[in-house]
Amino acid sequence: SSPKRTKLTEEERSSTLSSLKELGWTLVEGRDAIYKEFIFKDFNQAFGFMTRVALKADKMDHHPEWFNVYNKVQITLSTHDVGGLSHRDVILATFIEQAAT
Ligand code: HBI
Repeated sequence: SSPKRTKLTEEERSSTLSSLKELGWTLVEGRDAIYKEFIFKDFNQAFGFMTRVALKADKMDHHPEWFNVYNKVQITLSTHDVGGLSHRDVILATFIEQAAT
């Protein structure tokens, strides 16, 4: 269960996105989405991270767009149903940060 899919308001964006930017997330050119690349010790660590995120994503019914090669995981978050960033993206990004430690 997660909040309804509604786009972040301007004030929500400025507050939540600035903290995510401090953590290394960037806005994606040409779409309302956020992106970050994670680098792990090896594939085993990377895939363990992806497993934790995958389970949370499925529980939230909110799924990342991601690419993995060896120890690297590139993640893009956006809410397809609203065509932009919603609270779900902020919630999942926050979980992802914790899962990457
Ligand atoms: N994941 N990122 C993201 N955005 C969505 O809109 C979304 C999703 N996962 C599942 C989902 N929507 C479904 O609930 C809807 O497509 C029905």
